[in-house]
Amino acid sequence: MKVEAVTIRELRMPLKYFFETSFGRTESRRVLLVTVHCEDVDGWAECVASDAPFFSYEWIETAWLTIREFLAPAIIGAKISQAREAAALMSRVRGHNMAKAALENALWDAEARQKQQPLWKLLGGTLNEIACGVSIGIQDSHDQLLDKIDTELHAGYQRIKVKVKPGWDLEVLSKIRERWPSILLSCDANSAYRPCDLEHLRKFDEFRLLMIEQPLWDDDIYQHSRLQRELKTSICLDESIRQVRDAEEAIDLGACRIMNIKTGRVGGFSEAIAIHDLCQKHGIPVWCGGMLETGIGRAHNVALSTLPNFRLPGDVSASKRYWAEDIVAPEIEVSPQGTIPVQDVTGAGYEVKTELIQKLTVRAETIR
Ligand code: OSB
Ligand code: MG
Repeated sequence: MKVEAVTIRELRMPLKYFFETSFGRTESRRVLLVTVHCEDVDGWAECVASDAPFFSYEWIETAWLTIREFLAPAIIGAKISQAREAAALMSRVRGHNMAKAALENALWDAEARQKQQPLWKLLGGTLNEIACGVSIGIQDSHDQLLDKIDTELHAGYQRIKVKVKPGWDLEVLSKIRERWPSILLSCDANSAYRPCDLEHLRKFDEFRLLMIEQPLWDDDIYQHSRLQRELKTSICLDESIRQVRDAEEAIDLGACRIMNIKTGRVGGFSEAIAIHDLCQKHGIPVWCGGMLETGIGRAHNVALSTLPNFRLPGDVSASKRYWAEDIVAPEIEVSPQGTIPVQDVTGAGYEVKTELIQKLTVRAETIR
């Protein structure tokens, strides 16, 4: 594959419902799409950088500039036989994993189309159906949250994850457990607590959570390892794991018993696979996180989730939970059993709705 050009494009897409975490509320997404134009095929991917540097230091503007000025030039003109070679070509740029992931994943997409193989098989996937959970944001009231959980359980989702922060935690979890004593339940703090909250965090143990995700600082492993020793509840790391070395450190120190993998956070499919393999070797189950993706990123999450150590339901849910109309056809749908079956079709298993994408685009640039 020779990359001839890269197109970056920004779309504005209102979310059907707001999504709120401990760092703030999102009502609408600025979506950055990347297309790699290779000799005979195009590959598509979504950059999961958000509209503000709150989840990580990356945001839509840094991703746009880093791709335009450094990452696209590093791969344009290069002869690439496999998408996984892209990471090395871009390694001179430090960090900016979400920007890198968009380019690398677009190349995997192109490679799958070129080889007329399903992307999930190219990635090494073996499961032909993935298990789905939902991530439910902080709401305006407890009742509103309980209603949302009820809806998602009726839709079949296998695991409920709620966002927590000081002031929206123990009472909320206790009400959920009261109503649903045995559902698979977890929570995500997005770094809202500190080691001095230990006595407070111990109280989470009584709710029999599958895990508590990222309780402490976004870049921390050591303090999580001290906390994990004190808690019955398993810690799952999200933000802290940016590369396979972080995963090694976390496993070595006992900082978590479960890991969340997001390709954007770790710089692309190849690093995500390496983390998956490492966790598998050490008996650490992984699951696929989400970043409120459109169908383009969502389909890539589905493909990744078919690797064998994705043993827990991921935050990979149906398009219709987020979008009035998704930008791919068919949209991502979840069965009444809370699963997404994958098919033996070429590429990521969808068509890009180019006309709708045109309509939603607020800026586009092609780098040659
Ligand atoms: O921490 O997993 C997270 C969304 C935006 C930023 C961070 C996170 C999330 C989610 C949403 O939890 C998962 C989804 O896409 O549904
Ligand atoms: Mg998280």
